[in-house]
Amino acid sequence: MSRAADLPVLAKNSMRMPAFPADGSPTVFDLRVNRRDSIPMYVQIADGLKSLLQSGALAPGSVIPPERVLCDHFGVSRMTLRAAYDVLEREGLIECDRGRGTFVSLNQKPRQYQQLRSFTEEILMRGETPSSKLLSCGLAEPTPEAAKFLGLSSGEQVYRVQRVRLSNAVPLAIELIQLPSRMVPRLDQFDLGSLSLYALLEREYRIEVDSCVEEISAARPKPIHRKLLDVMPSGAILIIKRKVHTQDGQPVELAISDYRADLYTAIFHSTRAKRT
Ligand code: 16G
Repeated sequence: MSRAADLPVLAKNSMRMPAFPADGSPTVFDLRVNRRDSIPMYVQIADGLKSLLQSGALAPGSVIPPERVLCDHFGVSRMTLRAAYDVLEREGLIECDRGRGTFVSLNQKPRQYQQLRSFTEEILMRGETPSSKLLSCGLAEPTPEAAKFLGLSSGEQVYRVQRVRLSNAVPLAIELIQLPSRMVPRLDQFDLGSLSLYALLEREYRIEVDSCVEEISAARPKPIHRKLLDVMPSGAILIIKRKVHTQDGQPVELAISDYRADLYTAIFHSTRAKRT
C-alpha cells in the first residue's frame, strides 16, 4: 500500500516540494540535461536522480517535485520524464502514485530490469519522432537461422519485412525481420511503412510479445548501409539480433537491425543481484 500521505514534504516558495537539505547538498534542481549528448535525455535524468538517491540527497520517503515542475526545469516532455521514472520504478528506487505524486521508495526492491520495446516506443522514449520506410514485405523462404529459431517445418514460409527506421527523419537503422506466416496471416495487407509491428501483433493478431534475447556485434558498412543509412566507408554498423518469444513461449520473430553506430547507443539497465 502506498505511504505517500505519510511522507515528509517541505515547502519552498509556498509550493509543495521534496526535502531540500539545509546542508547545501545538491537537489533535483541542480541536475541538467545535455540535448547534444548521445545519451538519451530520459537516461540522463534517470542517472541524475539515481545519483541523488545514492548520495542520500534524496532520502527514502521524500517526495519528488511535481511532473510539470520537473518538465519545465529539464525542458522535456512528460513522456520523457515518465520514461526516466519508469527506469527508476523498475529498479524499485521510486514509487509513482497517481494523484499523490512520486516519492523515493522506503523499501528499495528491484522489480524488473529491462523492458522489451519496439522501435517506435524506444524512439518516443528518447523524445524523438519515429518513422519508417518500407523496402519490402512478403512471403519468403526463411533463412536457415530463422527456420531453426522459429521451429519451422520444411516448406513453411515466413513473412519477411525490410524497413529503414528513422528518428527525427534521419535514417538510423535497416531492419530485416522474419515471422512465421502461420502466426501472422496476410501481414502484407498492413502498411508497415506507417504502422508499428508490435502494435499490429497485439491488436490484429492478439500476439503478446513477451521476452527476447539480443546479440550485439559490430561490422564495417556494406554498400547497402552506405546507400540507405548514409554511412561513411570508414564508419561502423552496430548489429542487434533480436530473438523474440510470445507470452506462451512460442518463438515469433527473428529480427536483425543494423544501426548507424555514430547515431545510436544501445542502453541496458542492469541491477546487481543482492547476495543473501
Ligand atoms: C525493434 C526491434 C525489432 C522489432 C521492431 C518493432 C530491436 C533490435 N529490434 O526495432 O525486433 O520488430 O522494434 O518496431 O530492438 P515497431 O513496432 O515500431 O514496428
